[in-house]
Amino acid sequence: MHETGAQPFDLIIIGAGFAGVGLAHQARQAGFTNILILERSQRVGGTWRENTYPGAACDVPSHLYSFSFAPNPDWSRLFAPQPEILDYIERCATDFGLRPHIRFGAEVVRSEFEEAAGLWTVHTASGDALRTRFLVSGAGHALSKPALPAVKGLDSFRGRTMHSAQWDPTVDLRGKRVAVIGTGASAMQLVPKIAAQASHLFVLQRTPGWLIPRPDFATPEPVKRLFRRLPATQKLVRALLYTYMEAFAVAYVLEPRLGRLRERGCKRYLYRTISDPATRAKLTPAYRIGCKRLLISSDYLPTLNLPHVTLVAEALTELREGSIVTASGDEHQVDVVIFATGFESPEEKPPVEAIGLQGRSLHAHMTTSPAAYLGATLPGFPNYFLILGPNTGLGHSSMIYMMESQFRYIVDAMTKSRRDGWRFADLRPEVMERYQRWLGERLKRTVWNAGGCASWYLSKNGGNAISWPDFTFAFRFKTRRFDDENYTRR
Ligand code: N01
Repeated sequence: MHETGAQPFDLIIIGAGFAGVGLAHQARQAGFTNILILERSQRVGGTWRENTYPGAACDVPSHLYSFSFAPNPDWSRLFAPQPEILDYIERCATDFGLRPHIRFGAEVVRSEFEEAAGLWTVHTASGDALRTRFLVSGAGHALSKPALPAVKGLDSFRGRTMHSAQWDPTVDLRGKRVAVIGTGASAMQLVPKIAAQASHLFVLQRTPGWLIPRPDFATPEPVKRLFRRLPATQKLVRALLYTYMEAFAVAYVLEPRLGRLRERGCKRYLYRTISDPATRAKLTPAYRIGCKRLLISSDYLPTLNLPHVTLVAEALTELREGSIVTASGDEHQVDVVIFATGFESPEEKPPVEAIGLQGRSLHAHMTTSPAAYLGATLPGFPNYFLILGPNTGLGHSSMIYMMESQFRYIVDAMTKSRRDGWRFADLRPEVMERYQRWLGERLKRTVWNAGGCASWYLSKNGGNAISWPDFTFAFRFKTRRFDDENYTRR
């Protein structure tokens, strides 16, 4: 076991999800072998280990939602289900030879930078103190702490309650009266599965979302064989999917009104699927497409047509002993309440505390004004990187692409440190300020800020520390190399 005083690590990564596994592999490929991943739980997988609710799947096609350097010719479907994605990350960790580099059950509680040594000391809950040259948080920043709505009587309900991200597979929903609260991306996947079991299902919708069908299909065996024999064909499919999805960014980051054509397509689908005009009206959004995350499902709307499913277009306001109460005061008797109500904002769930130069607190920074240069670095926190930190979120493409851009940036920093002999690099404050000004200007015209909706992308003060306001290839370009001239190096 490495303790303070032992040979420091080149790199410690917090979290063994897509971010930790991918970065560790890339760093090893670049010749850094003294690497450790600290994982709080007993398994790799991150988000895909945590979210196990029925129907959980990725709503980005799997050929794109996977590492470019580890293509999987065997995806069973265009949109692979959660167990298959989890299995993919597990396999990557094994195939990349990372298992000996992962310490499970190691929860990081705090880290601090020692300026004299140019090293981070990472403390775990069990009392270990590990030193490292580079420290990376791959622990998930935006979608990791489940949020419950602030309603009356959360404790008075006598039946079972569950959050979509804390699913208990032993709960038997057969024959039960169930309420699902929320109609975001998680609910889209969950509702059809629950409807197949419940005796009655209430779906509580506060705000409708734009919805397109999910063009999912099983991968034919000959296609899998083709991908295996000619890997270039799978690369081509990935490139085509990337280009197709990137085209949607035009309406998101340049001109929200360009989304009107797509909105018309959504309305046509709604018209074809829901015959009752009053229900259609409830399901029609009054904001620009993309402002809230676009919903992708082919079985959600048909589920709402089932006789035992009731769409209640009102917010939940209260839980009573055996019932839920909605905004108009209506009460519905239920046995189980499922919260598909999303996650705490990053301000409420900042990364694990890190103390940088002059005692600066990462917590304090992230809870007051979450921001990071290229979603990764901050002045006063030398050699510290976040993966998928502030303003890296997308509404149209794969987050794995964004991660891979950051992998390159971080590994290049490590390579330059080794080549040029500096021990640590601290982001210049003026670079951070310039970047934040640029972000602020760009965000103004994006659909997330100007699309006319309230969403979890916007913080209480109206700022947006979630969205990347440009094309993903622009992010790739900005992170193509570690711009050491923007850092003070010692
Ligand atoms: O959560 P959400 P999610 N009464 O915050 C509603 C990712 N993801 O877990 O819209 C009634 O989107 C709330 O209403 P409103 C993806 O990035 C990815 O579904 O705020 N309803 C909303 O409908 C996504 O964006 C995949 O008015 C209440 C819902 O709860 C993110 O995770 C799959 C309420 C919360 O929706 C979060 O998605 C799933 C109340 N009192 C998720 N309070 C992929 O496939 C809140 N709501 C990659």
